[in-house]
Amino acid sequence: MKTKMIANLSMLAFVGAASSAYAGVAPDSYDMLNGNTGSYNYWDETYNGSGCVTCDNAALSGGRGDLTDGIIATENWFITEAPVGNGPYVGWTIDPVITFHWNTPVNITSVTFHFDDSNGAGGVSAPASVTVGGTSFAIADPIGSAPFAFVADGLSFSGNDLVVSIARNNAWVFLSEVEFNAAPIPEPETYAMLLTGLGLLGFAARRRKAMAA
Ligand SMILES: [Ca+2]
Ligand SMILES: [Ca+2]
Ligand SMILES: [Ca+2]
Repeated sequence: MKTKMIANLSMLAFVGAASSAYAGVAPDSYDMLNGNTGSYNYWDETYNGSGCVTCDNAALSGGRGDLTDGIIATENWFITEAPVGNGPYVGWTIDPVITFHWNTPVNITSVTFHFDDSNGAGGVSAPASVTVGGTSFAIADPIGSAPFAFVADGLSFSGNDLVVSIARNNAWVFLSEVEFNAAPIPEPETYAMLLTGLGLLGFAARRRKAMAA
């Protein structure tokens, strides 16, 4: 009876460690070349780091803006972008390379991209692929023309700086948000809990063996 209770306690330790596993983790900053101008201005107008937010393809660094503000575009660029002022998208006629930075290391397991898919209207289409930390993912053009989310899954990135590149399928690519799912790097207490759990399991097993003998 006692050994069973100890085994259950150690199971609880494992469950406790596992339940804190996955969470969304916003980067502390990202670096990239700004979007550019077409009929309207598809800049990262809310970017708060260094660089010109109203200049086509200007180098931006050390800040955050349209791509991590939690605003996900639900309409096509030609509806939601304005001739002047802030639109939710950043749009490029180059293949953007974006380096996301975290001040403390993270374990990224998936990245979700929110793209426009205008089926070629104004030269805007779903991109051909994304590459995340060296892993490439082909993107199938969704049926219809609504903005869509693409999830780059099955990642096992650990570190502070994650490089993402996007390959266009048409003249333009439009992106409104990038989200990250991360498994936190276990803290020392978690390791201690796991070790305690393992120790108790071993103790329980030895006891069972002793009692059987
Ligand atoms: Ca956004
Ligand atoms: Ca914008
Ligand atoms: Ca489509």
